[in-house]
Amino acid sequence: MKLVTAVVQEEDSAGLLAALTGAGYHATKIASTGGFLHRGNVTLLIGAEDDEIPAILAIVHERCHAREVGGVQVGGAVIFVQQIEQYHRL
Ligand code: 2BA
Repeated sequence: MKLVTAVVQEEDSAGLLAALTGAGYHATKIASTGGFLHRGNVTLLIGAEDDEIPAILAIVHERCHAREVGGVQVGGAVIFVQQIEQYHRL
């Protein structure tokens, strides 16, 4: 099991969430703020099986786009993938 943490731009978040949930993945959306630009962004937590990670990354790649904000290139997405020891849904 892995946890994908994806920081994406707000403009991409609705389409990304719809694509992820439509493909059967579970995701949690957290409102977040970038430390450099102090601009609102969205952090998605996606818990998934190891063999699902490539498909999830492909969806994020397809749905998230780089944009220039105030002369700075932001995104498409910043992604962390972590190993999860245990997953419980009680
Ligand atoms: P921000 O921290 O607001 O950063 C927005 C964009 O500003 C970054 O885009 C990057 O191009 C630039 N930037 C950030 N820190 C910089 C610095 N110290 N010096 C020069 N330029 C800098 P992205 O790299 O696409 O990052 C988008 C958002 O993803 C970030 O928003 C932040 O919320 C998150 N993020 C990026 N890298 C991260 C990391 N290593 N750890 C945690 N969050 C990260």
